[in-house]
Amino acid sequence: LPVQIKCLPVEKEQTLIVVKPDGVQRRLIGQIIQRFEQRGFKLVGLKMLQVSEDLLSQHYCQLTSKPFYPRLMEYMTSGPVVVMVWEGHKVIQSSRMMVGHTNPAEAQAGTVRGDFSLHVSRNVVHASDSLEAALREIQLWFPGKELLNWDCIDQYITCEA
Ligand code: IDP
Repeated sequence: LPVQIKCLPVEKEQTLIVVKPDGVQRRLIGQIIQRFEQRGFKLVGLKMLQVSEDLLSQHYCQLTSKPFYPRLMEYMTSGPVVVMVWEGHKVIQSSRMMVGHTNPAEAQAGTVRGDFSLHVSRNVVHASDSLEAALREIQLWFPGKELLNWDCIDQYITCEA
């Protein structure tokens, strides 16, 4: 395709994806990244870290009253996580579909949770669930100027941007 033929309109968005401690322990980082790359999304931030309770309590501030909250904190701080920002056309909605239902028992085969997990308390991955959440979570996990603004050479073919 000639590069001057752009696919428009493109709704460029960014979303936060976290490979949770069970995903890291089970060596699923590569397979999860592969799914986002092959879909055509662009990676603009990536790091591995041991998450602090402080950051996590801000990330899950809407869940503090839930009965599973203490166990969720324990689970998410039990080992390193890999956190990423992916960019592209409608990436928030698409990544929620790719990740699948919160409860793996209800997640479709073909989704990350549907393919790699069994139980809601060990569901391998996080994906922002709305534009507001994505903006808030990206700011929280990647403060300052940590994200990269770069051009992917196939962007007009994949309609990534
Ligand atoms: P989401 O991760 O699909 O956006 P949320 O409702 O925001 O789902 O829940 C955040 C995380 O809390 C889930 O991914 C899961 O790890 C955990 N969680 C949610 N519901 C339960 C539950 O009923 N038992 C245990 N853990 C849960």
